[in-house]
Amino acid sequence: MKNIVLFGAPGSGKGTQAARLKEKYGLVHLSTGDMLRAEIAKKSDLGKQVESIMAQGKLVSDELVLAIIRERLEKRGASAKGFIFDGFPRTLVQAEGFDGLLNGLGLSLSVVLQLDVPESELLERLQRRANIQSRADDKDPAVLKQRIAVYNEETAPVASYYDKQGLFKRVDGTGTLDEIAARVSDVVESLA
Ligand code: B4P
Repeated sequence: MKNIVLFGAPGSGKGTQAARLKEKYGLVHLSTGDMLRAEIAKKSDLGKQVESIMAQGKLVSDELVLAIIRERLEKRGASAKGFIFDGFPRTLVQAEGFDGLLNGLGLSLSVVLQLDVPESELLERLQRRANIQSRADDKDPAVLKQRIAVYNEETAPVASYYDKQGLFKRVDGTGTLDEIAARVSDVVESLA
């Protein structure tokens, strides 16, 4: 079973590469961002709770995100070939809670893979996406900067948490989608 965390700043290509990994290796793709946006679209209580937080480029609560991951993992558990966690964990509290959750289900992580992309390119990509899709958190340049600042302050420290466990790897996240996918596949195929 391959359980992969795709890690990286907003716009680093996590969602894009996760879709490719899902297709190539038959893994279950769990994107916390997509799950939260689906709740907003459904106008559920949860969606109403997180809508303005996400639109401001802030993180929703650790408790809430851990609860939605727990629910999905319990549902698919051992029947899956493996999971791709996209956009999760994003804080040290989430990483620690995730360890407990995985242990409890008899699962473990295979790798935490960071897509490295310079900040100037992140902003360009997200601004481009704002012109194509209508994501509330892509439209305002101040919100884009806020998301990158939140990443640097709250999410980047998660890398050393996994580095200490020998799970952390980085790949160059620049170039064409195929070039990046090939680098990611090399790492995935090197996993036991
Ligand atoms: P996410 O949905 O995870 O949004 P993101 O970090 O901005 O990454 P995204 O997946 O959209 O971008 P990607 O790197 O794929 O989170 C949104 C919000 O939800 C957060 O701000 C937060 O409020 C909340 N949230 C989610 N998870 C949470 C958690 N765990 N805890 C708390 N809150 C949470 O990049 C995509 C863009 O780059 C695309 O437009 C793509 O076409 C482009 N791109 C990709 N690769 C490219 C390449 N090689 N060249 C050119 N463009 C490329």
